[in-house]
Amino acid sequence: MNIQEAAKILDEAAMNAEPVEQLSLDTQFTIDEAYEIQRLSIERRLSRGEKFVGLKLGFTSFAKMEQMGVHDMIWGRLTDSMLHFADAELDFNKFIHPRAEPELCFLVKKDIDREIGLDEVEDYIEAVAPATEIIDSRYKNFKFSLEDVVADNCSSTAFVVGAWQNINQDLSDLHMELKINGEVKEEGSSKAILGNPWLSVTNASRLAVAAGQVFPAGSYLMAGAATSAVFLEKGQRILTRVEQIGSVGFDIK
Ligand code: 0L1
Ligand code: MG
Repeated sequence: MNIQEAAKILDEAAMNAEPVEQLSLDTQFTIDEAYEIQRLSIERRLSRGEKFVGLKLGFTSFAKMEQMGVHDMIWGRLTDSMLHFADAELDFNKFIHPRAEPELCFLVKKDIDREIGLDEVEDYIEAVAPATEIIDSRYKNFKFSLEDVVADNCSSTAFVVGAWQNINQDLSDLHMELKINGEVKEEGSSKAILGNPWLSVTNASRLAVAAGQVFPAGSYLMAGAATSAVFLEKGQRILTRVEQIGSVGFDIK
């Protein structure tokens, strides 16, 4: 299997909501090749008319790394077909085995085209919002190697963003929870996002820009999960609440 074929397999699996075998069971490939498969699978979406809208970081919390048995941070690309706003209704049938995780989302103010430091993030970020990421691995049983999940665009499938808030506040230790049908299923602190969610911005700039992916003004950065992810079912109302920042909810129909 070449990388073009691998990109096609993953793109079609996402489009048809049909899981596939892990690519690594058939062919060994490097992490650089995995990012190239990811880029090509997103190219296929863009060629169908989708627009690039931003980036996500994954494996940013120790809970998440433990859940998945890996130790590296990873990043993926977001398109407009994945983007939703408060009170969206998402169609369960478009997913394979979706899971939700509570996150923060940053809005980029100025093109990030080089690695930036913590002392610069406020020049590059306009606002922050409560957000939920829905991940949906294209692999059977949500099982993958690090290379597999990177090729699969880090399981990105949808994200729901709430109201933008001013960044002039301390984001380092905010209580975050994920509620399903009114019941808290996961809770933690924004500290679980790399010890400080602002580090998602610096790390995204380091990783993505080195790989040639600029993130322009107006794009979104999903900072990573504060807790483990929770499986979703049809008919649920999902709400992420972040202390001081606010809440964002959506429904799975
Ligand atoms: O934190 C993340 O968003 C990681 C997503 C990739 C791994 C997974 O599917 O859980
Ligand atoms: Mg995530």
